[in-house]
Amino acid sequence: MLKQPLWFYLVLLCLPGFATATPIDFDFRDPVIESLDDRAELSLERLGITLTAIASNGVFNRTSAGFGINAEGAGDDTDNIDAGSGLVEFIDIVFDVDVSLLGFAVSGLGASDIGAYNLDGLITEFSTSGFIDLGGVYLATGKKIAVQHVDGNGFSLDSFTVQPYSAPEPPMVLLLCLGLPLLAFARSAKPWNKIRRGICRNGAGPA
Ligand SMILES: [Ca+2]
Ligand SMILES: [Ca+2]
Repeated sequence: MLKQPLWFYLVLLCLPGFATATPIDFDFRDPVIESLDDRAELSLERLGITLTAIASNGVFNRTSAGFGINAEGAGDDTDNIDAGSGLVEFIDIVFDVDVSLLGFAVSGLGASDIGAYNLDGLITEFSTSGFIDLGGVYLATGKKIAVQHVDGNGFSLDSFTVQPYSAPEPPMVLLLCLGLPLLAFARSAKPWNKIRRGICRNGAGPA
């Protein structure tokens, strides 16, 4: 039995953020990645969404210490995104559906290390380990976000987190959010029900 009238729950459902999707986490540090690396392209499927990561040069390498690009060259840090080989490394990431980008986690950044992400040509730098918050920005199917080295000794890309993107239909949402609560309220309004019951008892009704 509901403790509140129906219109209360309908209004609650229409509040912004109430009906949000569950975040989906792609964990590059998961030991299972060990059997998938050593290749230049890596695809992971989680809850119906497929992430594809493409290495700029070399192949992916997951170790207990990090996830990055193993590039050819003596100076490369093989489980980091760096430039030890002489080439600046970056990872392109695309999805097979429209998504909202929630963010990604990086680790191993020292005092002079700088990384960045490139979204639609706009490059944003970061210099500390942790979760880089992307705020749910929209990324269309097949469009890429790149995570790249900028300066210093490099870093590990630990995970990437998204939500499936669903654009609401404004007129339908507005109709539901305004019309259904009003309808539920009208049906449960006691004065109206009393009048209606009185009409029925007296035998009167619509012609
Ligand atoms: Ca490995
Ligand atoms: Ca590297």
